[in-house]
Amino acid sequence: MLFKSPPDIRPSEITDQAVYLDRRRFLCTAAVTGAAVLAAPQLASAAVSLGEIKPGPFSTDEQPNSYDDITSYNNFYELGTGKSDPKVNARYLKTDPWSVTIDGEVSKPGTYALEDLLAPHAIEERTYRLRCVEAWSMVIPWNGIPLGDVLKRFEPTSRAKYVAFTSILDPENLPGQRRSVLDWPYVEGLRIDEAMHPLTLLAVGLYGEIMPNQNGAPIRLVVPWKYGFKSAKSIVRITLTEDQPPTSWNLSSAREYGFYSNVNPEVNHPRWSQAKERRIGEFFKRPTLPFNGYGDQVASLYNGMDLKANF
Ligand SMILES: Nc1nc2c(c(=O)[nH]1)N[C@H]1C(S)=C(S)[C@@H](COP(=O)(O)O)O[C@H]1N2
Ligand SMILES: [Mo]
Repeated sequence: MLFKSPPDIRPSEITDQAVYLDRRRFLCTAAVTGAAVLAAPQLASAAVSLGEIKPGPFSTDEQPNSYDDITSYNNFYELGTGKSDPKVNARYLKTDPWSVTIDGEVSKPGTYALEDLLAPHAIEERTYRLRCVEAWSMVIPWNGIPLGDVLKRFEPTSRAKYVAFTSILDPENLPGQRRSVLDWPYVEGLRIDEAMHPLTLLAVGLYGEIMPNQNGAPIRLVVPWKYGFKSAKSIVRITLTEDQPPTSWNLSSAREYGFYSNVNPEVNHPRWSQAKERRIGEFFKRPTLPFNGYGDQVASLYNGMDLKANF
């Protein structure tokens, strides 16, 4: 599918969107037809085009949430702490131009304009479950590239044991960063094998459109077997490190949020159960699966580890 986004054309006005939705069998679903096709998505940036999107591995065939659900119920504290704040405040996130620095334990560090970072890679479509630590979940058709493929270009050294992610710092524009709800900028981290795992995605779009601001434009992490907060949004720096990097939620409350944060129905948050979750748009709760249902792919990363101690 060819996708271009000149600033004056809304992606939803282009036939590709209808083709895309048709391919996803979405047009058959009465409830979604109006909302998903007619909704006017907020364009994040004209600097990036997704180009041809190829089907990727690991997609769930569960029904994706609607475009409207995915873009109006968000956690993005830089744009406010309420679930509807990120959409309302989306315009305060300035994404054009955007560059990403990759440094630390790599042989070839550098700062790249987003277009150049993406250029060598084919954008894939991957429909993943996202399970928030707050016990809600969604199914999201992401467009992105495996993080591992990007990291390899920068040639990690043998001392690279972890990967640290830093989100945008722009308190002049981002209303949430003028309050100290978290230590800004938002930081996250993965162990190197988690970062290199083929499931781990750098996402630049969803539903075939460039990433809406409220979902972490223009580039965000997606780690589907971990609680949503591991998936840092609006990334400006990726640093390979020898030591385990600090992470925002762990810094704010270490007893509630560990470094690993793998989805685990058997390890409750100190203030609530993690055994069940509510899929946004559904009424009844469903059981939460170990590793958010991705255990076949990732459980072996944690062989021999006590996942109750390393929560
Ligand atoms: N920079 C940044 N990244 C972030 C957050 C945030 O507040 N700031 N929230 C996290 C949380 S708690 C979740 S559940 C997911 C939500 O992603 P979504 O809004 O695209 O569903 O983003 C994560 N990434
Ligand atoms: Mo979350």
